Amino acid sequence: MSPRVIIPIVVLAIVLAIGAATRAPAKSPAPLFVDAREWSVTLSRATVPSGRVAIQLQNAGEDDHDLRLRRLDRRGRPVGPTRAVPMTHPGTLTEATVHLTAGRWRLWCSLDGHAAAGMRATLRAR
Ligand SMILES: [Cu+2]
Repeated sequence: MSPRVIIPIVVLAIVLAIGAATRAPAKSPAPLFVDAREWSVTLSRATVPSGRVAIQLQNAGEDDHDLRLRRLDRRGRPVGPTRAVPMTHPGTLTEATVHLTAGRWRLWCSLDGHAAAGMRATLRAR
């Protein structure tokens, strides 16, 4: 190959290598600890950054519990898909990473009667 061909290829390879080296690493998910028990859901923080959130659901109660999350619109109506942390047995911890868009989110335990008994909370993502 002639230098007229090789030089642009070398320059391109250097540019690509610099781009790969300086690219920001993937942001780790924001942590959120949730204490679930009869009959409350307590969050470690009221606000999380929007994006990926690593939820640790600690069941500190005597019954099984889970967690559902759904965004609320400006009028407080649920919109969009429901996020879920699976069923967690007493004395155990379940971790799930969910994607939360900016806004207000309702959190609740989906087991029969648990939300009505007090297992619900709200969270802001921004
Ligand atoms: Cu529950």
